[in-house]
Amino acid sequence: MTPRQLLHSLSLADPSLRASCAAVYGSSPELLDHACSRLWILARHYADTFNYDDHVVVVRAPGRVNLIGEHTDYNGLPVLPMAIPRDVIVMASRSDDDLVHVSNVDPAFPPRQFKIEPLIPPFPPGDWGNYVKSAVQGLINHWQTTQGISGLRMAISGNVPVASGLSSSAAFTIACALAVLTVHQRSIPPLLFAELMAHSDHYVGMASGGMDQATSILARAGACLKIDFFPLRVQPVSLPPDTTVVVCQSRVKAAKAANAREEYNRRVVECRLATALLHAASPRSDRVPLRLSEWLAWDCDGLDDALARINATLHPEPYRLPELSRLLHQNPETILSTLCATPAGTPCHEPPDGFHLLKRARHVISETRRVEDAFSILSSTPPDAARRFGELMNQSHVSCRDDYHISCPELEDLVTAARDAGAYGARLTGAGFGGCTVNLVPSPLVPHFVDALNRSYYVPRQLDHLPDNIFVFQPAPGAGVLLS
Ligand code: NG1
Repeated sequence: MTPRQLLHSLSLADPSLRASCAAVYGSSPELLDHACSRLWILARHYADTFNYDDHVVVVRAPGRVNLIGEHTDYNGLPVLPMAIPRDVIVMASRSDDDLVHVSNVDPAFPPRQFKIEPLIPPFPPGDWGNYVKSAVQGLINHWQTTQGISGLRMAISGNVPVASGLSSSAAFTIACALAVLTVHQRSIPPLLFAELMAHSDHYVGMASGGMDQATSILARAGACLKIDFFPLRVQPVSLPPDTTVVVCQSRVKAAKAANAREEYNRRVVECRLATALLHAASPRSDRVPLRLSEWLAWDCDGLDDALARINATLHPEPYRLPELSRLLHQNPETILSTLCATPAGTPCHEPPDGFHLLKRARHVISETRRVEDAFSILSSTPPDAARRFGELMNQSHVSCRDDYHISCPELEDLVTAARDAGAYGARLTGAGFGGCTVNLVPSPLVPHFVDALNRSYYVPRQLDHLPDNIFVFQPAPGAGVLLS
């Protein structure tokens, strides 16, 4: 199909096109009209930027919201997210050069262009084009060659709020990678594709786990997913009956390209240091664990034993390099350049307040227990499933705040307002430091809940005029091809 033909079909409200959109966005006329108008804008943008008569494909990849299991993924431990009906759509075709030409319908993201080569040099840090580069680089790494990869023209439209903990970056990278695959008529099995893309954020200097990419690729409509790592596996499960997921933006930006990245990477390092100390204190296995999941599997008898060891081994005071050096029998420089190295290879320096190891490890292991409990509640659906699941969400929030130190006053206010308005459970979601809260709300209460949150949080801060403060989400399907 060409952009010209697509525009024509859209103008005729072509039923087969609307059916393709309904399969993804739902069949309400309002949602369908919205999806079709996004496609219209994208096709016009593509045609005006590149050509009306290219043969194009259209692919999409969703953002996600994590219901429970925060900061567990990079420790190799499980999470329980769902995909959201907000996504990144890419319209793409081959170009006859070796360049990737990218144009975003949102003028905040100016056009970018780069050459396909074995090692694609990044744009300056923080440039949005690096997310496109990371997708292409991920595929080149997988194929170990650039042969057979032609240039591309891509027009992009995204509606996942950025820097909100809803994984706009994974949606972006995966949609771009899927566009490259689809244009070249190639495919990668979904689990492998998710694993491959899990490393994509390393290109932009993040040390994130694989939750976002796995959810965006493997999600199922109407279900949330329990995701386990190493090896990656997913188990879809339904939300408690008569409940709805409502997500509220704090409007505090959790910008991964800036301040939040340092805080995030610091926690990755703290978990690695805790793993090393816990293993050094009582090694049961000859194998040296690199992440808490391995320590749990090799050195512990289950989660209770792990928690007991953490409390017995690690002290509450922050750790400093000289002490770490003594306990790990390594000099401080080695610790900095190995355990403390960021994915880009630069050392993460000792934070002024030292490394908080007891609290970080305690959060990760107790959060793992909550994910396992949440999954068993959702799988067995006892009559009080919603209340029990909500209670686990509330406990997760406390642990994120008090042990992981990733909350902020605005998130606290939102969580309190949500509980006052009748949520079964309310917690910060994503990396924290701003972004969103996720709430499990009795379905009949949703209109009241939205109204109450608006009055108690957004109106007093004069934020109520902004679009997209509160989202009512049904679990969406994972990434796929809309038109080819
Ligand atoms: P957000 O803040 O939603 O982007 C980040 C990580 C996840 C996970 C969560 C914390 C990125 C891109 N993603 O999510 O992998 O570690 O924090 O649970 O950094």
